[in-house]
Amino acid sequence: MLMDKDEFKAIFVNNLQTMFGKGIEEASINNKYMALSRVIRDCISKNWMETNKQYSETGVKQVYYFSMEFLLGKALDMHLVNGGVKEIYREALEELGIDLNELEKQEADPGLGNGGLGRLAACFMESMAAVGIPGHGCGIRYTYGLFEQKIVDHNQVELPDNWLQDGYAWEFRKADKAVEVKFGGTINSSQQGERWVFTHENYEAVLAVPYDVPLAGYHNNTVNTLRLWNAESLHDTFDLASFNRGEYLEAMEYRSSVGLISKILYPQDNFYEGRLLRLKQQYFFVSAGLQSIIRRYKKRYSSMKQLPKRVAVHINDTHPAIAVPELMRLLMDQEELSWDDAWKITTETISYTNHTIMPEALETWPVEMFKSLLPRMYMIVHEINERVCRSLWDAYPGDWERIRSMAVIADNMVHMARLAVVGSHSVNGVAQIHTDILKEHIMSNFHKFYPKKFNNKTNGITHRRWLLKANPELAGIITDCIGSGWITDPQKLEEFGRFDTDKIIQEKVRKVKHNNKKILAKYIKEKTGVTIDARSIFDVHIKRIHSYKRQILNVFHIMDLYNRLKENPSLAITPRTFIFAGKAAPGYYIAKQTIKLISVLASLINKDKDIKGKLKVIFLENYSVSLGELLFPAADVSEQISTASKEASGTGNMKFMLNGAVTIGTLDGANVEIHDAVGDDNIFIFGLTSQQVFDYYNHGGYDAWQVYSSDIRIKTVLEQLVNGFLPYQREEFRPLYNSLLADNDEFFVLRDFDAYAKAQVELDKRYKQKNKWIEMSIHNIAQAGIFSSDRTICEYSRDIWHTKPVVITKP
Ligand code: CBF
Repeated sequence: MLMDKDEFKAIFVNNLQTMFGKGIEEASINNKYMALSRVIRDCISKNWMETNKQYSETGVKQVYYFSMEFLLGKALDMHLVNGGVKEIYREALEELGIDLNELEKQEADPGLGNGGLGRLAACFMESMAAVGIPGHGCGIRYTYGLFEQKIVDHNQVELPDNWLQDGYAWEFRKADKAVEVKFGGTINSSQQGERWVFTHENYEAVLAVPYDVPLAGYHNNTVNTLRLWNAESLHDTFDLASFNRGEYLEAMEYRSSVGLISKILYPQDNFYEGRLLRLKQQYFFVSAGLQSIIRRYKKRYSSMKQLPKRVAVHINDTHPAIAVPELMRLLMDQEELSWDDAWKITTETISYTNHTIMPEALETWPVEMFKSLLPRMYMIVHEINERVCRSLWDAYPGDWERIRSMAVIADNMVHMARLAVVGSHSVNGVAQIHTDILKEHIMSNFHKFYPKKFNNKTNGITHRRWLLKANPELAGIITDCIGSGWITDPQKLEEFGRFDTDKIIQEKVRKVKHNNKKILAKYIKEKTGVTIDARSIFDVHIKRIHSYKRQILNVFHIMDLYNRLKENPSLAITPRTFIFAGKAAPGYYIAKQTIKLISVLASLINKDKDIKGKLKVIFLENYSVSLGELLFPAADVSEQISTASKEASGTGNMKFMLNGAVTIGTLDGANVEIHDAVGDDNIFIFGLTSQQVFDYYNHGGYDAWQVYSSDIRIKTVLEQLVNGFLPYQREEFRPLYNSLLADNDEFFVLRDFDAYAKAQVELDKRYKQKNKWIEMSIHNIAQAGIFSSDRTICEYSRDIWHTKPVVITKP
């Protein structure tokens, strides 16, 4: 990075002239943002080229992380922080009369992901570059990211997220690196000597054009690559004259159907819809990514047998599981390897992470659809299945039931998780309890058959984005206390724990939290018109809206609190602001009802003078990475209340903790490890354990009606959904009501209500002991180091990818 202020100013002004033909006075804010980005882009480019050069010269093993989603967040500020130039550039711009904050607002927040899975991929990218792991991302350059959410008359309304409309400053189109991807058609086979040769005819060809985004490390010279593929027509310029009318229309139809492939991100989280276009997207980016990896590999090496020594391909959930047959195809059909050699290379190269046990997220494709869209893939999957079933038969002769439950093709469906398990050398879960559930329940047969493949890698988050960048004042206090070593070695945060009872540090931490709360309160006022008190407890529940995440449990607690306050306005509770944010999948009816309920409830409570401002409810629209950066630093309480066993890990829980919020949560996902790290006294744990949940599911015995009839609070609150208490159409929330009673409350909301309410009372008591609370808060921050994605990435590198960090020397 340019460290000299004057040099920076000269180049910035020059960029304005060369890019827009304008001086500072005439240039728009967007021009200035683009000119600043260009300064950084140019600096990064040098290190980028050098990184690639050194990677290929040293032949170091490179990791390719295949993911349908990368929820990146804004890049400009991160580059400034990682490059250590933020303050220098801020001053330089100020001297030119420009406010850096205003420029940062110009940047689109690329929402190329739904939630945890996509955000995890982005954290991994940042950590790999920071730690020096040669690791790259491979995904899709969606023209439209996750929809923009607006709340209109209490309803979620979805608007397209046209994030590319002003261009994206950080991408580099690499047209010369484009590859062809083939769909449909027929496969002909013929024997040539010993070899079977497969030719593909009458297919639809699509051009995959890569757009590369540089991923720079922290204060090092490493710049890795995120390669996002764009679908384009193969014949970009066609000779119009040679087309008669029919051909012209066909050609245009082809063009627009090709464009569709990388047009939209499917907006479901933890849910599988089974659309043909989705399968097309999966094959599109996986085939393009693998082709480009092999092309690069072949520039240096002649034998494909060394591939697993030089390349690791990681698949982020089953969405890229088609990588297994596609790598087989490339090795056999293109590189002329035998099945056995190709299988050995494929399984040694590929590894797979499972991110959910939710049955509705399991990807299975109807055989007919799969076969007609991807005929060669189907042939290979069929052969994989035959071979797997044969070895299962050898191990379990006659056990048809077990073999059927493990077959890659069964019941006329292709099972992608099974394909991913058999085709990779490592299968990991994302938190210890999740991995245990995979091993003992969901994938127990596979675990028995391949015990060595299974391992745990607890998720992590990049503490540089979520603390250093998002909460600079808290980061400053920490650095003053323990030095800056924690930025590159997050376990060092533990040393901050020494200050948990230090009155001066406590006071500083309290002040920073209060400031962050004031900033959030201002934002809330601007966005919703509601005034909230920064002295109230900020109780924050932000994540996708899902029944299993139980926003409804939180809502019921609020309704009960409200009922009690109405009865007794002088009830001695600490004033609380309950803040929600999150998107519901457009077709997820109950999730949309949940948003509506929160919004309606907010309109009732926020204007009720009787309760003397002791309770406020806020629903913030359009939750995104940027909004998260405002919310996590301002939170006192972190709501992590999913039904035990359902949340694979969660990563919001880690972001809250890192920013000093205290968790109220169930023993689910990574909450279990957060609990282990901070101890009983620094977290509020409640509710059913996952074993109890499994017992209910397996043996019955849960009766929601019984809980309803025996707890007057629950009865009241439930009836209030449908008795006209809420200022909305009376019958509106009947489906929600029914899901909890008539459908026997699948996620045990009523069952956990009492335990949750008690935990909230405890929390309120503890908050009243001001010093105790800050002590807890500091303790949480100090224990957050193990939840850095630097740790996670090092574990993946050591145990799965077998890669080591590389130091990139200056060009
Ligand atoms: O592992 C990352 C995250 O992935 C999910 O968001 C997913 O989409 N499967 C899970 O729901 C989270 O628990 C998990 O943290």
